[in-house]
Amino acid sequence: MNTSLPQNCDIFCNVIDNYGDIGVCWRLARQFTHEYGLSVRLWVDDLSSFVKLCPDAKDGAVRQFCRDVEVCAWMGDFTGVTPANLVIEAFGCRLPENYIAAMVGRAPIWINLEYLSAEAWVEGCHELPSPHPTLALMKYFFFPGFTPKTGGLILERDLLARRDKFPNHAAVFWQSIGRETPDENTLTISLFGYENAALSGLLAAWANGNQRVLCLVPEGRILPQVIEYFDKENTGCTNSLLETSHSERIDSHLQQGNLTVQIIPFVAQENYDPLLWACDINFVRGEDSCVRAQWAAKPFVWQIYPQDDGAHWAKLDAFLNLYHADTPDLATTTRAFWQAWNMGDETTIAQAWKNFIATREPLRLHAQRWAQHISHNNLALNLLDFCQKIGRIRAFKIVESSP
Ligand code: TRH
Repeated sequence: MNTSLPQNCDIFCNVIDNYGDIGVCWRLARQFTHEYGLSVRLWVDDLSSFVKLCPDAKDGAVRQFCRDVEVCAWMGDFTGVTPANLVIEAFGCRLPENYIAAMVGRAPIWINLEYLSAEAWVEGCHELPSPHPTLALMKYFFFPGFTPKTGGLILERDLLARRDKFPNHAAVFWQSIGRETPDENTLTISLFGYENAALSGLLAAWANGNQRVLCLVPEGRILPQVIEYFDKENTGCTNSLLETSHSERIDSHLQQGNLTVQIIPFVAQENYDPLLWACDINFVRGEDSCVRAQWAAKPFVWQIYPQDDGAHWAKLDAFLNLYHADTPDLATTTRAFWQAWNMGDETTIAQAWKNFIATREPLRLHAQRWAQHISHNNLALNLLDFCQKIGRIRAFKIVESSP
């Protein structure tokens, strides 16, 4: 029985919507390939989402290599596909039946990589086995998380060092979007979010505030509302940007009072981190961008992915409890602002923002401590350690049961 590291890995990704599912899978695939030398095959059922994160990729290609990862369109029959030593089923997507059948006898390590949550129950479920109902196969739950008893977070080996060197290269970033480096009196904000009823109240607070705000908005779901706000304010645009094409919008500047908004392209995944590093405050959403904002070590605002049953509120609360466990003084204003943003509460957002931004400096210092604190729990490393642990247990069982 082999107890060494797996040599190859299949990652299966069913894109539900947005970019979070494929975002996590693509990040992990690259890390396994580049840092641990695994041969990774990434099976994706929606290549158009993947192409947004990796613009070199070709939508429609059945099989292609991107950054040394083999990216395959997940479609049709899997007859003839030999399963890898490590099989990752991301977020409970169901593996193809004949792929599962081909796993029998090969004893791969089969992982269900779960969604990220700071809720306490995660620790109890992390690494739990789940036997297949009819076949001699075992699947294990692997939960990302923030505490040592969870699977940790995806963190590339050189990310924090690159982040720390970023101030030396910040001017290059700003030039790349056609700007001079903003002066220190300008508050820089990145805004990545879903549609939000509180947005116009927040933009108005920025426009009417006494500090200059430069807000960078990547093309995406919140953008039409941003444009609508400026249309309503009638800021001198003769034609609404809503009526323009995608390429015409990019680099557009919108101005109202002390607020400037610049629309920027949705960038390749590797280029999203510098945007977060460049800004003073980051608005993020979903799961993966939220983790990246934490590595950026800047104050951030999380718009959690809303679930129909309201389960996201408990998740948001659990994260805030953990994040501010040692800083109860900052917890109140952060919680109030995050709640107003997540509830889309137009009536409270302006005051909540004012209170939140008044704590900017302690929040920044806290964000730095937090990033350091969580950086010791590395998901890719934990996953590979877990594979070795399962390999040892299996080897022991074989020795024990032999006559
Ligand atoms: O896109 P999301 O809203 O994805 C969501 C969540 O992951 C949620 O948990 C899941 O259940 C749901 O999808 C189905 O948010 P998320 O997770 O932050 O993913 C966005 C990805 O896009 C992330 O990898 C960062 C990347 N990104 C870029 O690559 N370039 C960009 O310009 C921007 C703004 C983001």
